[in-house]
Amino acid sequence: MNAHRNGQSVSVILPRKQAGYAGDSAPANAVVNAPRLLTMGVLVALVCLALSGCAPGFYPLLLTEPTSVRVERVGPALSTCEDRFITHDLPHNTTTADGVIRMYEANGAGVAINDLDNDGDLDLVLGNYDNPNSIFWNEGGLRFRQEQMPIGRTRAVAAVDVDGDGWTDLTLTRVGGAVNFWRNRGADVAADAPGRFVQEFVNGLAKPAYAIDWADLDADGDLDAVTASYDIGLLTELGNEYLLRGESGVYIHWNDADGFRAQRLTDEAQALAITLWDEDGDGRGDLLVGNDFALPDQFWRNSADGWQLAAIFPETTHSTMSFDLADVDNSGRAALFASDMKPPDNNPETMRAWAPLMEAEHPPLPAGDPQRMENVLLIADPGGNFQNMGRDRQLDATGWSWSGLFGDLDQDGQLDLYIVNGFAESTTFAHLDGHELVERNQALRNTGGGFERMPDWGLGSERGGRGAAQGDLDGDGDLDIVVNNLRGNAQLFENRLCGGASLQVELRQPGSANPAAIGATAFLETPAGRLRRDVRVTRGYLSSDPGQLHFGFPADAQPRLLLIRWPDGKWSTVSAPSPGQKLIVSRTEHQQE
Ligand SMILES: [Ca+2]
Ligand SMILES: [Ca+2]
Ligand SMILES: [Ca+2]
Ligand SMILES: [Ca+2]
Repeated sequence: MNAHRNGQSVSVILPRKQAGYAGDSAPANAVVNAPRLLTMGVLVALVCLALSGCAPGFYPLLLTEPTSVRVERVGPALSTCEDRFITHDLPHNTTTADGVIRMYEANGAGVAINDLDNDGDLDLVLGNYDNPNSIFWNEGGLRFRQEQMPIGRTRAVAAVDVDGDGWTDLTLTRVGGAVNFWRNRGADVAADAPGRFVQEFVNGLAKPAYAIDWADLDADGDLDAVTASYDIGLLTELGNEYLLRGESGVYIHWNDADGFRAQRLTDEAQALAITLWDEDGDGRGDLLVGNDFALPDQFWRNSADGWQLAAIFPETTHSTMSFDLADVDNSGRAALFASDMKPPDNNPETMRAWAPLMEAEHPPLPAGDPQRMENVLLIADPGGNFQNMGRDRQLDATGWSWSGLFGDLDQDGQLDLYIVNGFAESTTFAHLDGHELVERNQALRNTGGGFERMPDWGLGSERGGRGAAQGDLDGDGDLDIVVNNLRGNAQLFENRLCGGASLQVELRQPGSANPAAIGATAFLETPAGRLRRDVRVTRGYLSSDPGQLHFGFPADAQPRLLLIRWPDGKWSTVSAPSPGQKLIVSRTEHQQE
């Protein structure tokens, strides 16, 4: 295991016999006859055992049978409180050779947060153009040791354990290129030695890719990839040669014994974002591809009959820039946020800056086209029907928006949203200083009924943010933020907001092909509500998440129960977890038998 801190305790939680959980709503003899129904009933009974007089709730996920876990408890560490974030510059500047931004160079690069050397601290990887990518090794206390990778020209940075050896690898998408796989050499390289990552060819992972995400899509235990191209960028970078290749579009890359097998879903994409999640809760991960320009976003349902295109959203973004999924109203279901471009206010100065885009001739969209040029928040009702609540919740207009990320920044039990924005390009914004549309990043606090702007949080940087990621970088329990800016140093925003408490959960499946439990979901029962978090690789724009789940809640809302749904549908619980801690919850069985 990877935690080596003092003050950590370990306990092993074994599953009780299923019948032991059965209450009136779930007779024990139903175990054999109706396992699916029973497990729901078992769960409600279990939760009602833990709570006094709870109302029957619902978990919109298939649960099969309990499985035992080992729990390590880390922390809590002391945190500093001064009601705002503190900005730290990182010596990484994503830029071009001459500093002039032309065409799709404007789109910038991503950032990944993950524990890359298994020392318990979260490290950073930032993509770049003409300069090398950077790795920032976390040495504790927000001190980082920078290492330059022998590669730049990068778009997406996805940190994920592709080969399932327990060490996080890197998959990078490139400007005009294919996916690059950088294998983590694991224990073969000394802790502080450079060159932990070595580039290797992966058979079959060879399609033009801009956006990428990873999940186990065929439920065989290993991680499959989805990639999508950004065709207009390829045309700009490769010229007519691009036309000869005929390999753009959206691909599933099935993880097979001898490499990856590509399955093409469509031959056209302008994809800036991909997200994978089990939208209908049937245990199979579904796919959403977000397209720039007028090409509509596309949703494929992963069904027993293969991938089926479906129109599930009444409204979508037009120039989709990023996706994030989160349970914003603590309903138990994931809502989808997609970012787009819309002036953040109607001030004359703002409208003057935006004039070229607002006055551009756009051919009218066909009747019934669901696309809108604004951010959308798609929330499903209990029947699974989505509604766009973006305008209603006051988060439709946040400027030229790139990464939008949910996280409970102030730890009150409601997921807040942080959006980075701005644009720079030598022709579109030739009328502005430095050809740059300068905008303040937007921190939006979830009030329950809406989102309010929080200029006092200290997150309103005016640099050109593109990729962004969140994680607890100083180990004090709250979410810090890293932004990969275009033509400006990257920034680390240290969370020093006051109030609230947290529980962080790291899920492990040692010995399986998916040790980081990508695709798992956890629910935390608290007096302030039932909180849901999901383990995913890609979040926001071109960036990836540490997979360390962060639950915030009011300081007096002692959590009662943590329920984990593992990627294979088995489940585990941890009772009365202590606030402030990080729990490392590991399955004690091998997932693959
Ligand atoms: Ca690995
Ligand atoms: Ca698989
Ligand atoms: Ca909050
Ligand atoms: Ca922190």
